[in-house]
Amino acid sequence: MKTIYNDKHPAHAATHEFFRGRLVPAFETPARADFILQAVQGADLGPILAPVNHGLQALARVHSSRYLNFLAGAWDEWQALGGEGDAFPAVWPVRSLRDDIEPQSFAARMGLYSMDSGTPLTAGAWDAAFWGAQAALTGLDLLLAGERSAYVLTRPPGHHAGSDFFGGYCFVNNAAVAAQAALDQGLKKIAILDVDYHHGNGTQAIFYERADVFFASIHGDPQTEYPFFLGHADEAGAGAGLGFNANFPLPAGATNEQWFERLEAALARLQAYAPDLLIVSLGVDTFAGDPISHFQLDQPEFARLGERLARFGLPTLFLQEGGYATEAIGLNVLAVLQGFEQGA
Ligand code: SP5
Ligand code: ZN
Repeated sequence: MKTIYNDKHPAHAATHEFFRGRLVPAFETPARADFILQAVQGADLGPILAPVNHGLQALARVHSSRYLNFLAGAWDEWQALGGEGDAFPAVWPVRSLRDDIEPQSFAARMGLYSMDSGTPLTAGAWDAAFWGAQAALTGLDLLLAGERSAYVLTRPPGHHAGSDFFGGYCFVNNAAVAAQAALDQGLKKIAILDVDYHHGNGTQAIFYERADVFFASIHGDPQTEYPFFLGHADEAGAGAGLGFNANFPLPAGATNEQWFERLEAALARLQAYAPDLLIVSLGVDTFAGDPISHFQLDQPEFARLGERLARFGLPTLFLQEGGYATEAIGLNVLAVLQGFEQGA
């Protein structure tokens, strides 16, 4: 399996994030990708390629232009204001406030275009996120050229980013960009399976009213787990998209057997959809040792996941999402990819 490695990822290096009133060391760090790269290289999984620039246009198919413009210029605006350290939002247009106007104030636009205060906007966030999407598009090219699978090694992750907001460590929704690009290149039906511990609210929202992308997600119950306000079991899609969204929340502490039972349920829905392509939002924060999550998967379960996805039998694009047990992340991701290679 070929890996597309976003070598611009270290440009995004947050030092801290807010947690319970304090700034704590950031969980989403460059070291995560370094450990994965080391594991992929060490195991000789396959060639490691650089992303090819497909331009901004592919991002604008799923993100609003004004959001992308904001992201591209945000760091310079923050610096011009004398911002010290990474930029954080501090005010949001919640219920009864207007979100149909874009105020001049930078602080106001930080809030308009974000969903939480846990996602530092850094000097290199835009560069890293832009090239992450390019890496996803490069991976898609491999599948369209006939490869069975490809792995996109990138950060920051993407699945929490919506059409016009960042959050959950995510800025550009790589899975959505890739799914839309696949449709634009002639495929008809795309399945996105999101196995990150957290619900992929951004991906769900982008395709919620559409029938050409089926979004299925297995995740910590949003009653107690981030992102809280989306990812519940009754979210089935709307309008033309009704019936093309499926959420499988599990309580924190759920067992491996419960997780794989939900995986079967998710795959059954995707199979009935008869998609042309599978995109996997591959978060490994379901790992037992993850510092911010509460499932119990271990390395053998990650290999089992890979094998199961191979048996699903579709061209498969793996996109890196979360996973914060930094020292273990490389072998956990590798287990999925090698499990896939060894699967049917
Ligand atoms: C892509 C992805 O996995 N995003 C996850 C975003 C989670 N944001 C909430 C993080 C809360 C951190 N809690 C720290 C607990 C320390 N014990
Ligand atoms: Zn996650």
